[in-house]
Order: sequence, then C-alpha cells, then structure tokens
Amino acid sequence: MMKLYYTPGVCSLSPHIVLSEADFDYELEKVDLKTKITETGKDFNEINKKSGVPVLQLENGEYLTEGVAIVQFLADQKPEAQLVPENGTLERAKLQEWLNYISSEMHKSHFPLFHSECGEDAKRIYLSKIKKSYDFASDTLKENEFIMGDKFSVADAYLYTIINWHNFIDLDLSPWPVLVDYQERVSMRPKVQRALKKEGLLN
Ligand SMILES: N[C@@H](CCC(=O)N[C@@H](CS)C(=O)NCC(=O)O)C(=O)O
Repeated sequence: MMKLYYTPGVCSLSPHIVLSEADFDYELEKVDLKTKITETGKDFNEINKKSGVPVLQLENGEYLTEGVAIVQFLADQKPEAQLVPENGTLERAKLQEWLNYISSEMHKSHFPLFHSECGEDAKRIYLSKIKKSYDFASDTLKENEFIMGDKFSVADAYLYTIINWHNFIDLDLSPWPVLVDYQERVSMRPKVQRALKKEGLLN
C-alpha cells in the first residue's frame, strides 16, 4: 500500500485530497516538521534529503517528492477519477500552468509570513503578491466552478490547500467572495472532508 508522509494542514494536504478523491487505499505517517521525526520515530531527513513534506512512498518502497509531481502521478494511475486531463494535451499543459503558478507564486510566497525572522518589508511585499494571486484566481473562478472548468482537478486540491492558509496569515478572505464560495464548495466535498478528518482538521 502507498504511504503519504504528511503534516496536518500544510501543502501535503493537496496529495492527501487526491488520494481520497481517487479512492486509493493508502496509509499516512505524520511528520513533526520542527524535529523532523515521524510518528513512528523515523528520521524524516533520511526519507527526504530536501526535508519537506509531502513524500509519497510507493508500493515498491521508492519515494516520490514534490507535490505537483505526486498529484499528477496519482491522478494518472486512476484515469476514471478524472482528476487530470490526458497527458500530452493542451488541457494538460494548462493544468500544469496552474500547478506551477500555485507552487512558485502562491505557495512559496507564504514563506516570509510564516517566519518571524523575516523583516516587515519582506512580509509586506509577499502579502501583496498573495493578494494579487487571489485576484487572479478569483477572476478565473468567477466563470467556472473549478479551475479547469466544471470538473474538480488536482489543481483544485492544491489551490484549496494554499488558500486555506489565509487563516494562518491573518488575511481576511471576504474581499474575494468568489474564493469564499470556492473554499466552501471544495471543503464540502465528501472525500475532501474525509481527508480533513484524517488529518484531525475536522471533527
Ligand atoms: N517544493 C516542495 C515544497 C514542499 C514544502 O514547502 N513543504 C513544507 C510544508 S508546506 C515543509 O515541509 N517545510 C518544512 C521544511 O522544508 O523543512 C513541494 O512543492 O512539494
């Protein structure tokens, strides 16, 4: 069985949602990101030399890292779940356009806001980048239920996870009502709820 190394609520929630949405049988192993020790006492730095979650352990024991690689690998195993367009198509490149944007422009812009040692200037600059990305996401979602149109995709698992961090950086989402509705719509999906419960984020 595959295993996801995760930490509740961080970016590993995205592949966790994909595992749940595609109905995989999977195990979870929690990682303490402060000590880098897993819940069974393993040294997480030995599992991922880059030392971050998510890490997916495959059935043959190999490890796959990087959220955008993991979600696409998983979704390609279960085409019937329709979580990604077919490889090699323009639609797939458009999905990757979004995954890359979420990863490089949205996800990593939170770094200065999560690290108190970063100065006020860095926090202000990156908060403004996050707000700009919310404008862009909101613009796309005012026409569509999900990023790629009317179907939930792996990009929604990732975008939902990252926008959810507005709670941790004290950013009021109400100026983006489209995103408020989107977060609600995604969080009400039964398989998303299942993943949130497994991470202890929902009762
Ligand atoms: N490029 C990696 C970044 C993963 C990442 O930033 N993980 C964070 C949690 S959201 C983490 O584990 N940080 C702790 C660390 O890197 O020491 C990916 O997209 O999967």
